[in-house]
Amino acid sequence: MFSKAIVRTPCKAMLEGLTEAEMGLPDYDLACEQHQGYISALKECGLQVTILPPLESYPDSCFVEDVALLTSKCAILTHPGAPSRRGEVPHIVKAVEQSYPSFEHINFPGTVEAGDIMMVGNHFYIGLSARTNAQGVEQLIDILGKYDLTGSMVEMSELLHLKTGVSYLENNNLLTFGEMHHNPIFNQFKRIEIAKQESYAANSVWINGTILVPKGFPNALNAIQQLGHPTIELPMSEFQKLDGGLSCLSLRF
Ligand code: CIR
Repeated sequence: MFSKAIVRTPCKAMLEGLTEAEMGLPDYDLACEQHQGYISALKECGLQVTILPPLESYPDSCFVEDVALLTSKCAILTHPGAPSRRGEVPHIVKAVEQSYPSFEHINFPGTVEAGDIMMVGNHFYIGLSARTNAQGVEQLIDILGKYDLTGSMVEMSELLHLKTGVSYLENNNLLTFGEMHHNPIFNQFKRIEIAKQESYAANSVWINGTILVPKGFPNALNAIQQLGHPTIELPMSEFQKLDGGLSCLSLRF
């Protein structure tokens, strides 16, 4: 169960955020409205939400998930693979140190973005992506080991982040898209395969028994609802334009 979340209000500079989506520029006002809806959903799931102010120097800074991994036993500050995102890391420290007495760090030449990390109990699957490199994965697994946590590397070639294509919905249920449908590392899970035209919904988020699902993906929603959990649908169009999914907008711990 999670009790807290940290989010950061989108900045106006989000229009210059990194993206390969080719879906046009986000509408800033609509993004803020969608962000408000996201915060309300986190609160509905019982989380106490810390809302950080916009950081105009960092266009992608609303995607707070990528700069830290917050586990039940330790907090790890990442070293993002995207150079334009590295400066976001020190800005998360103040919010995180209220809950964690000290931090671990991923250090250059290792790179990690926590959108590449999927938690399954005490185990962490870590995607080897354009943003997270092998040194970063090794450092992370070593750090986790110090806290009796484990990690394993997931090879991938098509997705931006691991969780762009796979989400753990508890009770052994895994949402998968594309190259994650058949990756043998996930063989022990019951996979729910999301079709290409609804791939964005492969990033859905389990929070305390409720599942947040992006709005507009009816087949994915139906498949997720078959699991019997309550769902909350959230419009996310303006973040999708920046390759950002539901999980990236918060740190949940
Ligand atoms: C980026 O490319 O870094 C941002 N535009 C999107 C980050 C999305 N984060 C995530 O999936 N964890």
